[in-house]
Amino acid sequence: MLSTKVEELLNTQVEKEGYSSLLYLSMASWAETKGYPGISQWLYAQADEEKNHMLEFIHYINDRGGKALISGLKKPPETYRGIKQLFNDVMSHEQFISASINDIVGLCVQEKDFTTQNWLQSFVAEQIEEEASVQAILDRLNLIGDNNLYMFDRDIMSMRSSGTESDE
Ligand code: OFO
Repeated sequence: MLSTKVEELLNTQVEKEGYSSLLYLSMASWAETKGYPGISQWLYAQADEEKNHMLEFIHYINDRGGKALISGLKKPPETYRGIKQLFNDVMSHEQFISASINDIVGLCVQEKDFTTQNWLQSFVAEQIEEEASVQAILDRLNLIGDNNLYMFDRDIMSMRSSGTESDE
């Protein structure tokens, strides 16, 4: 059985994972219209992962005797100044999600909910992987500069296979 506080915080994470999915979907659609098929494919895949994360939180809350809540999600931005800014935004968002997961782990320790704390460990590990994967993309973009992104767009999915693709 979840404590009220843990259940509430897990429900805020349902919302955040749902928003993550919408955010990456919006970025994917923008990149697709700008002629970056590889980058949009990466972002669509990322959006799917985030939806799966949201579902994992929903099922966990319900399985532990709580009630998962689906709230209205805020609208993600529709346009981006460029590819580098977009991936900077992805990094900031992932850092925000990492901090949010850490907050739930902290509350679980406080509430002595070691079951949920243990369940969250895959998300702690996932966030390390997500941030490293996006940092690798930013490192490459820094090397390339803002022009000649054809090869980057062609290769980005192969970077994914050594990064977040191990996630589901
Ligand atoms: Fe759900 O891991 Fe990214 O946000």
